[in-house]
Amino acid sequence: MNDGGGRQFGPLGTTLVIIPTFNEAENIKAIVGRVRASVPAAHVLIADDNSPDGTGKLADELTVEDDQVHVLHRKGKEGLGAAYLAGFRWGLEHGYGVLVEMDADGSHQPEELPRLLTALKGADLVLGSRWVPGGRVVNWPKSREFISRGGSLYSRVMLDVPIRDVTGGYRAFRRETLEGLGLGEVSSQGYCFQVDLARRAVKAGYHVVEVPITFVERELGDSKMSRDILVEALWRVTTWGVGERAERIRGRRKG
Ligand SMILES: Nc1nc2c(ncn2[C@@H]2O[C@H](COP(=O)(O)OP(=O)(O)OP(=O)(O)O)[C@@H](O)[C@H]2O)c(=O)[nH]1
Ligand SMILES: [Mg+2]
Repeated sequence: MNDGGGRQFGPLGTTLVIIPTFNEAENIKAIVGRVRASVPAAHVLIADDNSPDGTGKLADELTVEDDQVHVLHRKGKEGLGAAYLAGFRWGLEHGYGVLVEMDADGSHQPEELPRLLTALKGADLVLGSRWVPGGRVVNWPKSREFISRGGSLYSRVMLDVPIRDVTGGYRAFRRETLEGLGLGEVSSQGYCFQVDLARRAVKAGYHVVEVPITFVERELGDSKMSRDILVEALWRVTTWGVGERAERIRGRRKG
């Protein structure tokens, strides 16, 4: 991985924390309140896919109380990746310098955000990581940990990216990094979306830093994790890995 090589990094600019939501009515107010308390200068964008449980309406109420909270109402459930892409576009258009990904369910603790932002002063992309020393997961069954660690290991080996937690979704990007990732070509969803962005960042030579986090399993609301999301990730990571190997072999033959 690119080590930054003594590079000078520019100032960070204003932070936008993007929170995608689908049926998070039980969580949305608490998580936004925690972000605002933890990093008072940061703005929040809730990207809601027209949640049937009224999350979007609660989000609207938050914007009335607080002009640093914004809502992007989307027409229906299109997946996590599409919601983030729309959120990134909105944030870049509105001039934010740092764009953060954070789940609504409390798994990504807003109280740890200052540490991610401090690390971003010397990096292009910071990943909140469960699988580096100091990182951990609270309240996960062993089976879930096995799938997550296995998914990260498989992605790391297949895609040749030196990252321990490739599927994690607690991240801070500099705007220039997002602009350099070719987001227009990203169509992956779920965990695969996170793997896709990490792999693009490494291939583009960005300085990516993992910061240990304590990931807390959700207490309220339902998980949107599904078999389809896992199958998509497995399928795409395998296709990318095989494609890259084939390209390297072709390159060697030519050279
Ligand atoms: N806008 C939008 N948000 C989504 C969609 N799917 C999931 N989310 C949100 O993305 C975040 C992560 O989803 P979770 O269901 O917590 O998925 P997970 O963290 O992998 O699963 P758990 O660990 O079981 O909670 C949450 O804030 C969800 O509300 C979607 O299709 N659209
Ligand atoms: Mg979750």
